[in-house]
Amino acid sequence: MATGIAQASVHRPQQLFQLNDGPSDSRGGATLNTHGGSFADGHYHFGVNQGLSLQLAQPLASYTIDMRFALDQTSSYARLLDFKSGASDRGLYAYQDALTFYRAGASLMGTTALQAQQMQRLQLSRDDASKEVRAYLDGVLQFRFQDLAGDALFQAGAGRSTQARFFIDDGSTEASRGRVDYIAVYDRALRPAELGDISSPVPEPKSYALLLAGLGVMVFVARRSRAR
Ligand SMILES: [Ca+2]
Repeated sequence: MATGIAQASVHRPQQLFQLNDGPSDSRGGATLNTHGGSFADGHYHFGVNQGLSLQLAQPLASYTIDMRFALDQTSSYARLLDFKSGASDRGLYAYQDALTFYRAGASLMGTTALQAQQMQRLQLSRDDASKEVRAYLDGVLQFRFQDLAGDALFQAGAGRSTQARFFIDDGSTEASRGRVDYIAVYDRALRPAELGDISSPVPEPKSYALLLAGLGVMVFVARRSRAR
């Protein structure tokens, strides 16, 4: 099972913000900046536009963001992710109780209900080689698109430093109160098979065993197909 263990460790995020009693990275990297919210009950609680931001050393073009959150309202535009340090209206929102990417060309909307005050899991990946962006809600693919315009590329707006911003809009009204349980950041687009199969960014012993078992099957199948 050496292969399986090596594969499993690849799932580990580069940064993991548990948000239990502070904004620090349990992997030892840069700390999140808070914007007026507070920590309680293992979550970061935020008011309108009081989310979190992460300073980036350089533009982030290939990544996966994994987070569990709940917003007080999901029917009118409420910002989830801002990729341009507050310089653009484009980005990922809750809107009409769905995950919505407001972008160049037609906006994209998910099919799974995004429910107010309900903890739900978002996974967003972008691969810079293919430019493919994928959005998952509770493990279900909501939409995918080829991001030729770079709308999902984390890159500074003019005169700004490069940041990933969470729950903070470029304007004053398109945001909601809410809370976030954790944020995990990977430095690559996880493959579709990797996205749905872990119940949390730090696998519980049970899911870890299932993951290893699953990889064992994959290794077994791979060996079988090579043997033919
Ligand atoms: Ca906006």
